[in-house]
Amino acid sequence: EMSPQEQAFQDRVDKGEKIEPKDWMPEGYRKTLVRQIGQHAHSEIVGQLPEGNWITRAPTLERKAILLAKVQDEAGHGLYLYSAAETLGVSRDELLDKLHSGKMKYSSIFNYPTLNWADIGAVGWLVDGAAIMNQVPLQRTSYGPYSRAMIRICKEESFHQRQGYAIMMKMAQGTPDQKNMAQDALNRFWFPSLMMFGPSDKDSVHSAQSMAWKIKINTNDELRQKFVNETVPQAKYLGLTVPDEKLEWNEEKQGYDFSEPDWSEFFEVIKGNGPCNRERMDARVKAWEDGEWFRDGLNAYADKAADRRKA
Ligand code: FAQ
Repeated sequence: EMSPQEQAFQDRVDKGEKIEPKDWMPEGYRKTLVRQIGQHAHSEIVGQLPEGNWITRAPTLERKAILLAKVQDEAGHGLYLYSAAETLGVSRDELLDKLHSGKMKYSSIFNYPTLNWADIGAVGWLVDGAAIMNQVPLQRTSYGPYSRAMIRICKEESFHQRQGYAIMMKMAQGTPDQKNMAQDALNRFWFPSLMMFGPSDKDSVHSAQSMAWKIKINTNDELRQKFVNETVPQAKYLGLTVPDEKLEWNEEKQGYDFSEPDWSEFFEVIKGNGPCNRERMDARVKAWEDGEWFRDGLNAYADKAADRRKA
């Protein structure tokens, strides 16, 4: 049973009106947004780590400049998203504290290692490709600040996907060893990329309510199917093989049939037991602790400036 206030809110959402920070909203709507936007922000920030790992080892100056710009973009995405979350009455410090204490999640994908340069191609092509597939519809999400953040983020994300694909093209057209590296990167990143869309619809606890509130526009399985349909021809163009023996075009559904990822692996990764969870969290906690003197200095300066204004 909805209260009249909740009904009025739902009517606004159904009409496609944007909900803005000072508007009334159900507590569950606010909480769901804090969780999703906060996780999304954390993903952007933690997501800098696997690629940051290769900035110093990029094969050419040009590749290094491009990768540096991409990783800086991810930092910017994290900051717009933290700002969007703050409009819901939660501070950035609280969100970071929840990340560092393991109470909030970030995307499963960033718990996989980037072992070599081909992995940087695969991350751009597949991980950013999956990220855009999920984020393009979120430009129409019902919460104004989140939808506006998504518009800018999607523009940058499509450049990221192109840069990853450009690396894959170079590798796939290179020496046999380089082509093998590209294939190996695809083999390792394919299923983890499919996991980015979240559990299958039957196990997605939040989808129904989030879709009713238009926080989410599509189900996890819908977006995963779209991603497979778009990515398989891109793999073919590279002359690479998607590591799935069950992959087959299905004329009737006008899409590919494909194998599900190993969901037990997914649930282990989001519980903290993926290959790099410890390393990623340690890196983020260390960055926070190493920045303490700087935050203290800023606060001390702000306090002094406030005292001077009073005097
Ligand atoms: N990883 O009921 P659902 C990027 C959790 S792109 C970890 O289906 P929901 C760009 C979920 O939180 C990546 N946890 O959940 C980049 C829930 O647990 P909870 C970030 C996951 O929210 C590229 C439980 O499973 N993008 O960073 C994952 O309705 C390259 C049940 O799941 C976004 O965050 C997962 N993959 O749907 C940066 C997009 N999937 O919270 C650097 C916005 C599910 O109850 C380099 N988010 N869980 O404890 C969304 O669209 C949604 O939150 C989904 C999940 C679709 C991710």
